Amino acid sequence: MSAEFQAAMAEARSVVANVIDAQPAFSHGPVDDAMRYALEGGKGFRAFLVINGARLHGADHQYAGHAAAAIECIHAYSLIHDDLPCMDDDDLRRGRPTLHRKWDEATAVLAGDALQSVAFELILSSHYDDWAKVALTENLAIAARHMVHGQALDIAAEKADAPLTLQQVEECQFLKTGALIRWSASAGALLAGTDPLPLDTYGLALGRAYQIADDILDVTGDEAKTGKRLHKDADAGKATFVSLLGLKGAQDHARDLVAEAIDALCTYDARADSLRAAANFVISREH
Ligand code: GRG
Repeated sequence: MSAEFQAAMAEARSVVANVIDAQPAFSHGPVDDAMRYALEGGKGFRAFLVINGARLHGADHQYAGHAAAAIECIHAYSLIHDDLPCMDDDDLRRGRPTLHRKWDEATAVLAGDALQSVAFELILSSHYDDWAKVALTENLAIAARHMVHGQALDIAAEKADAPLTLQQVEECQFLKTGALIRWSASAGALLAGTDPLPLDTYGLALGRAYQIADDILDVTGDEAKTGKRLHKDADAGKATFVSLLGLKGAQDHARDLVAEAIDALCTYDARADSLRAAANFVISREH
């Protein structure tokens, strides 16, 4: 990861932290500490996409802050709920105890629910134009619903008699992981009131690559670096890109998708280099 890309990711995390610190929703309630805990320790990749997509269209990082914080809230909610005993039953997330281990299950459910509400509050209470608020809100509601559908398909697959086909894995994983990444990539164009198609195409391919990279990391990763339990897919006998295409096949497929994502940026000049670097990061990341 280049120093420049690392700095851009750190900037995204800092923008989100500042928005959250200034947000009244995090200073009045009994699950505030749990919500803040869930927002800490991630890479901030989705916020990075929002901020750099916005920057490409002339909006600065402060302007994009509310949308960047909103997507990190939805992402954090999904991780809290995914770790619960009724789902993946995990003890470790981002190298720390999962939220229900640190607090309890009720707090984890409620903190996730509240983070989802805060995401929409952040967009609707922002300084964005009304039409941008509507587009961002509607698209985020759809993306969050798609994520839930993907999670439901994933859980159903574990109980099914036959493993999923490649096409079913693609659909499930695109919904579970890709939908939020797609929203993040196109949000900057919506904020700026420009055509979101190139960034949407970029986000679509990037979201697919991100989940394949996650499947690969589950097999080849190091728990000390990922900060979460690995080899879960194989232990659960789950069909993934790796189980269906083999490790090399999955790596090649992810690389093709990253090339597709970068191609979608061809109408942009060097100002899109941070997004090109993000695409390469997706397949080289170790956590
Ligand atoms: C429970 C509603 C609900 C949804 C769960 C997101 C999700 C759906 C499940 C989490 C498990 C998983 C493998 C999701 C794939 C998405 C993914 C790669 C999450 C991790 O995202 P990163 O790498 O994590 O951006 P950090 O910690 O950096 O934020």
